[in-house]
Amino acid sequence: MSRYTITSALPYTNGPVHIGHLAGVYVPSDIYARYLRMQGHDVAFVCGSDEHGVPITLKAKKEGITPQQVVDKYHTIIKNSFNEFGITFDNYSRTSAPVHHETASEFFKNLYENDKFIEKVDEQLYDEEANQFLADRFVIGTCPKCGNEESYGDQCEKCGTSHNATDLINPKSAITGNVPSLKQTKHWFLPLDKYESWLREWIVEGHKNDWKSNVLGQVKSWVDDGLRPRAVTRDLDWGIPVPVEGGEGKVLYVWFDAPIGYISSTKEWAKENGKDWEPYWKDKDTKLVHFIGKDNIVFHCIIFPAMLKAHGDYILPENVPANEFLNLEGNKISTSKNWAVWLHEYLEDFPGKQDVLRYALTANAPETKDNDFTWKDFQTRNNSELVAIFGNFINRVVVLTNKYYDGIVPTAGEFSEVDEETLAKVKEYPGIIANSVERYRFREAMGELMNLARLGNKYLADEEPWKQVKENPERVETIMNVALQIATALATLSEPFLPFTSEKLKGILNAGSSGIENSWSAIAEKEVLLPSGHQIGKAELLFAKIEDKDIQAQLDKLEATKVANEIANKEVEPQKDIISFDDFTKLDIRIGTILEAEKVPKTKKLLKLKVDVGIDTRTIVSGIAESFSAEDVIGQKVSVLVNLAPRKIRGVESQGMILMTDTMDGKLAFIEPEREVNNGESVS
Ligand code: B3M
Ligand code: ZN
Repeated sequence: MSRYTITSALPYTNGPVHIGHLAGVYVPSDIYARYLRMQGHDVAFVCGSDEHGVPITLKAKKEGITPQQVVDKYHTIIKNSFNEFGITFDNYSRTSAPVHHETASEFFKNLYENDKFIEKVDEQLYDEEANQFLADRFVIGTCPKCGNEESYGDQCEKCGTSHNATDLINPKSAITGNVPSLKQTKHWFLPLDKYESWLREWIVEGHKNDWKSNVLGQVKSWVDDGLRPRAVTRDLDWGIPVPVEGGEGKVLYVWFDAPIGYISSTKEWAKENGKDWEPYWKDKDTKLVHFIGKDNIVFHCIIFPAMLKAHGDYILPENVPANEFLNLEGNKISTSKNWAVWLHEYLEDFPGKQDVLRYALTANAPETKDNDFTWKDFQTRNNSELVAIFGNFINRVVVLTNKYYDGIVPTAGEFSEVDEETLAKVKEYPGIIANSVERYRFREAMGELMNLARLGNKYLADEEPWKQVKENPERVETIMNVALQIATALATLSEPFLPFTSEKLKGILNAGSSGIENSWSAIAEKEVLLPSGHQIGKAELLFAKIEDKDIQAQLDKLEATKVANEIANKEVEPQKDIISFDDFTKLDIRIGTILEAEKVPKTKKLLKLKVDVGIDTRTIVSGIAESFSAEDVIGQKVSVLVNLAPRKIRGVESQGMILMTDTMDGKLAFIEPEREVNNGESVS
């Protein structure tokens, strides 16, 4: 048995968690932790909310509340989402917790007292109007490495590199938009340059065969570019106060304190469970694995290891299997643009379907390159794989066992060659899946799990017990016994990937009772997993088909988001050329009422209206059919340009124009008086 400390990136509490977070970090780390626990290893799986940093302050400013209120709101939402999706952290803490303030402060003081920092007064970006220094996301500029014009002061999300704010080209304040000035201030720097050769030897050379190439590539490029001292304190008021002389008004840089949050979370967990936390972070035999997204590689492979090395008491990560990004329907997931599938909203629309999302996200996991989540693929994964293969196999096995034997596992007779081959293959799956999981290839591992379900499905389809049950009942007893062994293996091996399904299937098979072999190793070693004579339960569907209408509803939701973003970002049209008062007096605009309305045949946008404009009742063709149905507009008060020359539109003569405007959600709105006005009254 080994000891593992598994960490998942601490989500910023400036918004809820979405499918990109699950796919990139939290499902893979949960699969890994669950798998290791099933092997009998000693696992500390820790995480928590990342509650400091400029993202929180910016959100607080935007919502007009305090940073503490922001973190309290989203910490709860995020923690609940992880619970709902069966992410089995041993502890989910938060960096505003006292244990973390203590741990991070102690860590900083240790490095300070051992002269590991460079204390330096230098010029930092300053916003005169906002009267504050500009660091991290308080400043936007061009990345000196890749030219991305939306780079933050501490990191460029496009190329992942991390830099000092003063390295930005054309920096602009994210608060006022002003060009920052420079102002003297003291900070403490971690001299990363001193760890350059060590990092090259430890990672680029030492882990070139076992770390993922996307991680090695990023680390190598930074080390090759040359590392420079990085400020680990900030002139901010939200964060952990700098605990040394001269630190008044300054806080620890969020990326200095956040990774220490893994240690704090472990300490908190150990204390609550009567354990000693130190072996999980200081014992050389402990395997430390960080699960993150690619934008966090620099912090987990360069800065945090340098901090741990500088401190000297801690172990270093065994691996950092960073994933790439997941996109949504072809576009980058974006919290600020609300272009995301939020976990709490997913569960409102698809209650009880956590495993369907875990499955679809793992099957599409961005393990080696960015990947795309589409609702169509989500539906196909559910209907064609989970329902049609896994669910169909289990349903057949349970229904037939109940039908033929009242749910009692029949005794197997002489195994045929196919039986022997099938059972031998089942025994291989624990090793096959383990091999993929241990190399952090969770997509591949889950694909193998689905192959086991395919094996069962094919075995039953080929053996057709329902056709033999009359003439050859002994043979059918053997077939059903074999099929029940496969079902039991699925119940066990699916647990890391589809925990809710595994639980439900174990319930159906009564596999939790004594005498049932439901450990990972048993499947490879034991001849019998589910003994004859064992009573299983009644059939219940593991998965249900997802209908087109439910997928369309999600696509409509995203379309509405897209339109809302277009509207929100729409430039206000520049004013038209100046006209004379005489020009204006030529326009004759009256108040009218729509009396009748009908769609213009073979058009999407046009309604043919009968409008009482006071002067007369006339026909007007209006392009409002995508915003209003014909019955919606009967009786609607409208503003009408009545002296517009009549013109034929799709064969209908239109005598005037209804004045409209665009709404915030991309629809159209009438211009109507807010008080009672007679038809025919002029608008002037
Ligand atoms: N809060 C996640 C992010 O960059 C960041 C991770 C911290 S892990 C110590 O979105
Ligand atoms: Zn860049």
